[in-house]
Amino acid sequence: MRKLRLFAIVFAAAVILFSSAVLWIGMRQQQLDRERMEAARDRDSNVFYEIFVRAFHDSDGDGKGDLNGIVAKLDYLREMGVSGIWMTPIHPSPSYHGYDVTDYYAIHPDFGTMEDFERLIGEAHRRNIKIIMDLVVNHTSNRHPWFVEARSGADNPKRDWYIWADEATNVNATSAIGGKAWHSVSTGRYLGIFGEGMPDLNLDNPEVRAEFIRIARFWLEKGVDGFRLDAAKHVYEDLQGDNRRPEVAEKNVAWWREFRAALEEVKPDVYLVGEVWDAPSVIGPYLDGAFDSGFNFELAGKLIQLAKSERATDIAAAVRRIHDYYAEVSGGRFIDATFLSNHDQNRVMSQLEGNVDHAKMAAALLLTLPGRVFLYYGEEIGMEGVKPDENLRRPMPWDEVDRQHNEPDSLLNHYRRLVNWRKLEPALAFGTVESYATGHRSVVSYIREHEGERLLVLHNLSGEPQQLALESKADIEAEKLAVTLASAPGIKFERDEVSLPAYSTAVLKAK
Ligand SMILES: [Ca+2]
Ligand SMILES: [Ca+2]
Repeated sequence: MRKLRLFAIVFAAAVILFSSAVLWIGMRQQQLDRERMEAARDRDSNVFYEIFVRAFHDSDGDGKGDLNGIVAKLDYLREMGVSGIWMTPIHPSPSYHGYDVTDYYAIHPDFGTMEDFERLIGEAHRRNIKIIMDLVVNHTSNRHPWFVEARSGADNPKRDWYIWADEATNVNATSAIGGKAWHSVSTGRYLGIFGEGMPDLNLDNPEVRAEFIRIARFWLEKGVDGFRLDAAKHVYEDLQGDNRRPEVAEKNVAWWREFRAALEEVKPDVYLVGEVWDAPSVIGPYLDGAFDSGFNFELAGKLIQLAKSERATDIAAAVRRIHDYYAEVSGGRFIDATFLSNHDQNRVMSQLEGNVDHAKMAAALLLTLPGRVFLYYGEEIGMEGVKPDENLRRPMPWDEVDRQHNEPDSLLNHYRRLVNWRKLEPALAFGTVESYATGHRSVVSYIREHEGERLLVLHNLSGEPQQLALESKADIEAEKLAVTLASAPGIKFERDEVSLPAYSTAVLKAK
């Protein structure tokens, strides 16, 4: 009996000692992770965040998101590791979305004042967060004073700022985006490829070109870091079939080169990302002296499909092919702009039918592949929304953010980890990508390289744990590898064999 009691005491002591040791090691590891993160805090994650301003955060209780609301959430974005913000249009406009501007030099009263704007720029820059604005050059609102003047009569000086039909025009032509291209006012018919409320500007008119350069410089002088250029290919691509006329694309690129050159005179490092909603072969020419980036619409679809199907493909080879082409046309000077969805597309979580595991894998793929990543507000908490457009732009539910903040395995905390990984391992943020085939049907794998540092990234897309042996190839020496970043406990690398729990991501590098 006494022996048994003694045994029990010794056993209990051993259990306490063992668990304190485990706890201590765990705490030590957490502290090391915190120190590692603290040291990397001011690095650039190369992740931007798209804010639909009216829906993001309302600072004054009128139910409309505003600039002071963004200021109030800068620390939230900084904590996530975001290094830049793209704001949808903030100018006066009759619509809720703002893509039909009536004054390019002012702030919409719903969003605040010019002082609020200047404060936002200052507060963002203080946190190493860049700000880019949305600039709509293809068209204005039909209520813009320029158009009000232009429509007043054929001899008005602003008449030629827009595009008017003559006797030779086929006024029944279909616009490049579908729908009617030509619309009537009492003095004639004008081009409006996005509808009658948005008359197309005539960029052949040198006064219009000069005006948009003046507008962009005005905001650069206020401190913005660059622009997202709306409908960039539609400046000249107006009608159905224009995309088959090479001279149309050439005129687009020539205009945007002129625009860039004029902006560089006041801000040599201006960042320009164009909305060229098309294949990489169409985006390529814009990267030759016009834009730094084009949004990679094609990749977005592929990443969502990968996560959804749980079937691995050689995504690295597909990305590499595009990047080799972009490097060739841009002289090596391009930044791929990657994303999962934006304000014009069904939200990722809806495309993934509410599957949080798939949403986590789509994020992990996006944030470990090359490029400047653009997250659409709410993606990090799994907001849902399918068209019509209003449903893609609903108010950010901040109570849900608070809930996920306190849940270690939430989608929000997953996003935070991944964005911050790009600071811890700059090859994830700035490196090139190469294939590393394992032949495993559920595991996507690739190499990222930056300044001589090579990382091996592995994603288990499936709901089953997977084990696989890693081979030495493509300048990867398997026996020298160690796990440097892991999205889940249980990721191990022992004797050439890596263990990946369901829906997990591991980053390995040479010890
Ligand atoms: Ca408000
Ligand atoms: Ca146009």
